[in-house]
Amino acid sequence: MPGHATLRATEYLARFLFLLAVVTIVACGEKATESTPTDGGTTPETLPVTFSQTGGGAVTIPSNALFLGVVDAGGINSNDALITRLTSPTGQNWLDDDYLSWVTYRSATVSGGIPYNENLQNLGGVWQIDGSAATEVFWKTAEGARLKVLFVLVSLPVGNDDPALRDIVERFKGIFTRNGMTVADVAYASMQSDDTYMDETDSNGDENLDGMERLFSVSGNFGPYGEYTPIFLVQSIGRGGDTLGIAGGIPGPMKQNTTGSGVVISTFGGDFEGLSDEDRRIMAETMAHELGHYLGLYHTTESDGGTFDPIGDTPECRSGNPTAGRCPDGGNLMFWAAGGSIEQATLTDNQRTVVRRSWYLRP
Ligand SMILES: [Ca+2]
Ligand SMILES: [Ca+2]
Ligand SMILES: [Zn+2]
Repeated sequence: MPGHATLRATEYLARFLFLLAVVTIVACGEKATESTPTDGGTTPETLPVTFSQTGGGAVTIPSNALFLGVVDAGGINSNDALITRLTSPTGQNWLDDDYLSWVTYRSATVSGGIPYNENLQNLGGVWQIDGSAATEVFWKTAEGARLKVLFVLVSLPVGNDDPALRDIVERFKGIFTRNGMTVADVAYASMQSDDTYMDETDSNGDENLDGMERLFSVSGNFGPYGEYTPIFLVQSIGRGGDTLGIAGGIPGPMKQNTTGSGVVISTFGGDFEGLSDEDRRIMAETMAHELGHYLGLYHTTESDGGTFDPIGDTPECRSGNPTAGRCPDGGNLMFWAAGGSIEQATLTDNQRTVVRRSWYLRP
C-alpha cells in the first residue's frame, strides 16, 4: 500500500542532477514577504456546501453528503495522531479498509476521505469517529468544478512575477481545464526557510519529511486562503535531487496549519527560465499530480507494477518495469513516475468524479 505521503520519481535522474548542479550556485535574491493574491479577490467565500465538526464521537452526516473527511492533527514530529474509530451507520469498520487503514498509523497528522473511487457511498447517518489527537470531521454536499491554489515560494531566487514561473502555472491550470475543472484563483506568497533545500530527515518516520512538516504547519499564515490548496515551491528535495514532489496526504487534510497541509514541489533551484520546454511541462504536471494526491487520487499503477488504484476505469500496467512508455496508463496524470517526453495530463471520468467530490473543489 502506498503511504499517506507519496513522492514522484523521475526516470531522468541524470538530467535533473545536472540541473541541480547548475542551480546551486544561484544566490537568493530579494523577495516580498507579504502574500500577493492575483486573479481574484481576497475575501473567503461563504461555503454553504461544506461543514466541519470539532471533536469525535457520534457525528451525524446528512443524507446528501458526497464526501466525508477526517483529520487528526498533532504537533511537528509528534507521533500522537491516529484515528481509532471510523464506523459507518451500517456498522462497517472503515479502519479495515485498504485505502483508509493507514489512518491508524501513528503520525504527526493523519487525514482520510471517503469516497476514494467512483462507487457511490451512502454516507448519511450517524458515524462513530474518534482519534487520538484533535479530531475534526468534514463533509461536503455538492460536487465542485472550481479549485483555488496558493503557491508559497520558499527562499527562491526569483519572485512570483517570474515569466517562466507564470508560464508553468498557466500550464498547470491548463491541465485542470482539459479535465473539466477550473483553477479559479491563484494566490502567491513567499517565505524564507532553510527548508528550501529539503533534506530527507523524517524524525517520526511517518513519510512526511521534517522540512515538510515545518512548512505545512504555517500554510494558513499567509492570508485568508483557508479554501486554497497550498503548494510549496522549494529549491530541492532529497540528496539525490530526483524527487519532483511530495503530497502531505491522500487526501491531504481539509484544513491548513497541520503538518500535512500542503504539497511540496522541487523547482530545481528556482531557475525557471533555465528549464527546457519539456521540463516546464513536467514541473506543471508534477504540481497537478501532487495536487491529485492531495485531492484523493492514488497512483494508477505503483512502481512495483502490481499495486493499483481503487478506481474502475483507470488502466493497470502489470509489468516488472512499469515505465510510462510501455504502460497503458503512462499518459495518466496519476502514473507513478514522470514520463519524460510523454505528456501526462489526463484523468479518467472516474478520477474526475473523485476530484470533484474532494474537499477543495467548490461549485
Ligand atoms: Ca515526519
Ligand atoms: Ca484502476
Ligand atoms: Zn505520486
